[in-house]
Amino acid sequence: MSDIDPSQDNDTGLAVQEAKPKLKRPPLYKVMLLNDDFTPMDFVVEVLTDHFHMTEEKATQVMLQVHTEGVGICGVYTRDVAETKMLIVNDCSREHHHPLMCSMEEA
Ligand code: TYC
Repeated sequence: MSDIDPSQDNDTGLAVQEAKPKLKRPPLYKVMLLNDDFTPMDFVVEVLTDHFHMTEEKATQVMLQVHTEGVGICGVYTRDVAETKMLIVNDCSREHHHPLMCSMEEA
């Protein structure tokens, strides 16, 4: 059996401060939809069900919130996931010739 305590300097009796683990949670980002006057409501609901895995009911709720308040949250993700979702949604909107805008900001 050993009597050596790694938190003590065993020659001098000085206490040794253990380094704190430098782990931090990655920052999270909100992915948001912005309102506009032209994108059909059905298309927005489809974006929310297809890309953000919402039920039809939840997607309709979020779409109406964006429609009435100007902006709504689709989800919260790490930066790479948020960025990818935003780019895919914006590409999809352009492909369908809708002005729908998806953006992201730190949560
Ligand atoms: N305001 C649009 C309309 O009246 C619907 C809409 C909802 C558009 C949400 C964008 O992010 C949006 N057809």
